[in-house]
Amino acid sequence: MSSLKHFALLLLALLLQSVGLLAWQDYKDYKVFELQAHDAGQLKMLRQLAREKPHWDILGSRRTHNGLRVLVSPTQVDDLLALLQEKQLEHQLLLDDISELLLAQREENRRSKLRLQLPQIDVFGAFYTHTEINAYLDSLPQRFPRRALVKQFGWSYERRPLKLLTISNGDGRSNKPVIFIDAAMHAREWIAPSLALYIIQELLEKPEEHAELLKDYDWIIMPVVNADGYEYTHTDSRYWRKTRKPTSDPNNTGTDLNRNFGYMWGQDDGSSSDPAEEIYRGEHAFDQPESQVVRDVLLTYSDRLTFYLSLHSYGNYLLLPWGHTSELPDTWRDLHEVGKAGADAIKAATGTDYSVGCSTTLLYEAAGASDDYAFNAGFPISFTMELPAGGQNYFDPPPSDIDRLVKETWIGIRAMAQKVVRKYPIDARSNAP
Ligand code: 0X9
Ligand code: ZN
Repeated sequence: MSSLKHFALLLLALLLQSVGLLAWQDYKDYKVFELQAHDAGQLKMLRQLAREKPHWDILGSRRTHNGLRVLVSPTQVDDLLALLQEKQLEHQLLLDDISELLLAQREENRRSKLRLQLPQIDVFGAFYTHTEINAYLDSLPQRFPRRALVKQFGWSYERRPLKLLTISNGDGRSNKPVIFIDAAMHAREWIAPSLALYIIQELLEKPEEHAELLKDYDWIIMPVVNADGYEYTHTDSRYWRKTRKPTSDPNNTGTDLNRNFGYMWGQDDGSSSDPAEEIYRGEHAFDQPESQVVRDVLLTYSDRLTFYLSLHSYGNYLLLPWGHTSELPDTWRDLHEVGKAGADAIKAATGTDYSVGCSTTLLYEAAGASDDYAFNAGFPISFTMELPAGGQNYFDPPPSDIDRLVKETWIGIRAMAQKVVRKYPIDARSNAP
């Protein structure tokens, strides 16, 4: 970056700070290392290290490359390097100071939002906050009176209203089966709510094109589940994952919502009882208001819900149950057929590869996630979709990548939904599944 540009960014930061707008953790001199594993044993060791060193921010295993990226503060670098040497682990410094990148991204996002006034949004131009997304959702019933309905299902821990949108074709028929999509259960996975907004626009603005998807099905979309955590990534700490509810440990805030659901909750593999860890599961199942809300939505529509899809990033996966065991459900062929329809459609359209398969086998064991809960609650098709990585640190694609990523992913989701509505036509559904 030129020194002039750097200076301008610095000035901006100082200005924001002086007017009190910046609780922002600037990540000054935070470094990103890539650690390489050469065999399954080393990969296991890396993942174990990630758990033992919760103060290292593990940006997720680089799933296709047997590695792991780690974000560390300048004070932790020596500790990390000593350990890497001791364990003889190959590593590479990818970024010496992440702060410039984050500041530039914030600035790009901010500038892009100036072009429109809320409740109008430009999905491709910027990442929106929870408050902005709610303002947009609230504007839709007026624009699409017979087709869009906003409901609030509860509050986040910090008292943010948790809203979801029901989209129908406006034919007045009630009690249609439901496709339910949620996003941002993990705060830093910003591409997921952007995709949810794009899906909303596609379905509302192009009803003819998507007539088959809406004929016998309603769509319920919740763009931001972890409202507090997501807001926190915009205001304070870009790589926050968990919620913002305090834990029993005064030094550690937040619970991993995707370990807090009440099915097989508490299994130690892939979830933790330690509030310091990123995969902390909470004191009890559903002790987070946000997971309660998703549970309540699932239960409210339980006799109508056919397809549950939870949007996450990253890794190019379509993950089917179970996540708590590598044993496959009896109906895995049905699930696989739907997932494969999505992966094939994406591959044909853009060449991007997605892997389809059991969560535990493809990724890792992790109990207490929403997909397993939904599947166990009786919804025949339940998936977690991991969108592609973006940006320097996987979770931070720049706004300029939103267009490509959301359009590509929608092609897959549309194909999956098409498969679902054909596989479970409304008549067959009254007897089965
Ligand atoms: O670990 C998670 O919660 C998900 N991956 S992420 O990188 N977005 O955090 C995967 C969840 C897969 N589902 C289950 N394990 N049940
Ligand atoms: Zn996630």
